[in-house]
Amino acid sequence: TDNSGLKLVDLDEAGVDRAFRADVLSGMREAQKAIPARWLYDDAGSQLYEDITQVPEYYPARAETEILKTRGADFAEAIGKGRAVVEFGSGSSVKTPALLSAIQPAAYVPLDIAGDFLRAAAADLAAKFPGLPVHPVEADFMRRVELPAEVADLPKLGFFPGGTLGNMVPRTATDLLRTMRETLGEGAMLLVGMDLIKDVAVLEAAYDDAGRVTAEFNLNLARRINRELDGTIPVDKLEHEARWNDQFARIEMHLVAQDDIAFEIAGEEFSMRAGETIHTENSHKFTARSADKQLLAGGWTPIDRWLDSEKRFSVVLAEA
Ligand code: AVJ
Repeated sequence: TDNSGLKLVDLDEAGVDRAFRADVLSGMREAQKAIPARWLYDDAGSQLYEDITQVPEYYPARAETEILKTRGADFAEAIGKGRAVVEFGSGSSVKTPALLSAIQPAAYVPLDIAGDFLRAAAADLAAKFPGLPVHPVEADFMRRVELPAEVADLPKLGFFPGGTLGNMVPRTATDLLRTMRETLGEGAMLLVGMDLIKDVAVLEAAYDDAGRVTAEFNLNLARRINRELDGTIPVDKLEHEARWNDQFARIEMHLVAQDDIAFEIAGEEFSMRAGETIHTENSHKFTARSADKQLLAGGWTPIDRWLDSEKRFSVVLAEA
């Protein structure tokens, strides 16, 4: 740790690149083309997601921030002081100050796959909380993460805001929750944001804003493939779509071909018929009961839950 309180943990960028290529190629070979949503978040995508949180139709970020800002006293009482807060997929860490001020942790470990973004955000946060040790780790949180030695002996609070758990199908969410338990160790707690089922028009508008920020976020994935995997996808022939899948209680994002198109990715040829889609994201929505069931399946016992004033979003506290 230097005097900024920042310590950088080295990671394997080549490994991230290989995983991206493997996920894209195998997903594009499927009958229903699909690419895991985590690849939406390169530096450009992470920035676009931050922009989404500002659009009027996108309520989840505002609703969750309201909960985090107004429930500080509840968090302090339920969580206590002196834990190391480990934030999974920290992005720009915008929601973190409210939590850190409330519970006075012993250290903060932001964990994210987008390295440049992570380091900038960690530096900002360290400046806001002088004296708080900040240890950013550039890593894929879907795998078990070796936490910095400095926090080894502290009890952990996993912090997973933003409803990112909802990006996973239930079985994958269960695996991730179990992996988090292993990463966080004995006596850990978890504070997780989970969006709630509501009117379909409200849900679809949140994922297809009139200002087209979400459309750009989705299309950025095709641009990223072109940039990083020698792709020739005609991005102007793809259109963003958000649809509610009632059977699985989730919003799906797709990139819809506007024409018959053919292109290459990493030397491999692909084609799409007009109307065919690449499925790029799921955002599962919960009831209080389905949220509890998901956490229990992942080895966490829910002990508290808070909703925003319009009851659109929930933040759940669970213990290992
Ligand atoms: C970052 C997972 C919370 O699912 O609401 C926002 C991502 N996708 N608009 C979500 C997203 C399109 C977002 N999370």
